[in-house]
Amino acid sequence: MEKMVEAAPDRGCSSIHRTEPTLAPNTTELKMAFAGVLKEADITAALEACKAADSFNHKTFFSKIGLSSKSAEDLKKAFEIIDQDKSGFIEEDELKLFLQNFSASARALTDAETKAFLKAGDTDGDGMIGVTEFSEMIKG
Ligand SMILES: [Ca+2]
Repeated sequence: MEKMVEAAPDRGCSSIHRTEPTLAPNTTELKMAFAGVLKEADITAALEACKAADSFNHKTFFSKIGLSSKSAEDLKKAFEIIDQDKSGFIEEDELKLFLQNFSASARALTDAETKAFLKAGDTDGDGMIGVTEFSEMIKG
């Protein structure tokens, strides 16, 4: 990790990225999981661009955050992070909190955004997004 910033002294982890004081420990881990894949500056810019309610667009987001140009292997890694309960699918509740995988302080998606996001990825119509659907949605 080349871009380490000093973390709060009581965290007991020397490789924490730039962090908000309110970050929960598990969210920090998730962020670190993305750290090898995504650039901190891209994450910040992508989140900033969809800060306002109902401004989220998955294509814009995936492109800004740098996932669109990633390898299949990196997309699989990203999928596994977003699939928080490790069910093998990204369900609606995980989509709703999608942005919080990238920053604990990010907002939840609105119901309209969540449904549009699901619809965009769920090509077989089972109500959740599998790893192939996820990759196709990002690349597509
Ligand atoms: Ca899941």
